[in-house]
Amino acid sequence: MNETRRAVLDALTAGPVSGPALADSLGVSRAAVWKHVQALRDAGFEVASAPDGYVVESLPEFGGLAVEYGCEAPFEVEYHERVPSTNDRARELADEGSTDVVVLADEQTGGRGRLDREWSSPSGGVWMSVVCRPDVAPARANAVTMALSAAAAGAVREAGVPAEIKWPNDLLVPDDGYERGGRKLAGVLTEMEGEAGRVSWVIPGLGLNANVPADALPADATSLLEERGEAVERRVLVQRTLERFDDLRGDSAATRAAWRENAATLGARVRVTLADETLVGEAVDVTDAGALVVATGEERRTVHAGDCEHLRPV
Ligand code: BT5
Repeated sequence: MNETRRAVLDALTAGPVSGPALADSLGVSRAAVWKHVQALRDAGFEVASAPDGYVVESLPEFGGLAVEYGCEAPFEVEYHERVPSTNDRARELADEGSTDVVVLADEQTGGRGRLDREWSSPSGGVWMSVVCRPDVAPARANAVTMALSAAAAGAVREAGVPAEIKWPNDLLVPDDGYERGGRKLAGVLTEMEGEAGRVSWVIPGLGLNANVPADALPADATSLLEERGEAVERRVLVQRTLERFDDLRGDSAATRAAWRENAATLGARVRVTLADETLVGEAVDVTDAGALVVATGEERRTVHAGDCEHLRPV
């Protein structure tokens, strides 16, 4: 958010403050103040014009300015009510040279999962992609994905829902009666581009079923609305996710620790489907690069990509 906009918003939140007084204190014209007030109203902030000046009466539940305001992490947020895929938009921004930009949407019309699977993205979700430029080799880029899933797990738990990470980076809500160990609340799709052994950009894209009714989702999915019985404030959820993500990224030990702390997969009996084989065994560890270590009885295998199911203990 530009500095003047932030200063106007700070003053209006602490308000009431009159337009001329604000213009004077910020050293801008009254017309400029008025334009900022209009822009805030357009973004869903309720700004009352009381006799003693402007005052913000409520913040929007969701949106770009709403997320940036009160977020302790240094991300710019580009918000769309509807977009084909936030990852696609983030790739455009990455190609233009952007960094630390979040593309956020209420609804996606062409949401993608891994391996080009479809990702249902009705209105009410948190569909977001983060353009990052970590100075690492491509083999290390997956730590960014782990950081985002661990961050989202933490923020979701703060919102009162006991989500756990299922390798590689799904969030599940445990459900004993349910075969695969739980219902899917979120997933992460990461895309990257590298040159000469370095990452030029990496984009983890988080799809989190926030205020979405279960009947708008696939049968084995759940949402925060469903689990809590009431809507969550998505603005706050995204802020807490981005702050946790910002703390973790770049620190592979902290990332791995946060991932492990929230992971249901470690210690579980799993079936991992790889491109050309299937492994069954106990998931015993995860590496800094996000690879899963599976003890099959005969050997320990380190697997980098695949689909994982949690099996009932034998
Ligand atoms: C994932 O893929 O879990 C990664 C999903 C990433 C989505 C985000 S949204 C923001 C950004 N922009 C995008 O276009 N994508 C990212 P995967 O592990 O392949 O899981 C896909 C499978 O999950 C599908 O085949 C369905 O079975 C199931 N599924 C689809 N939509 C779902 C939903 N909303 N909630 C839970 N499960 C879903």
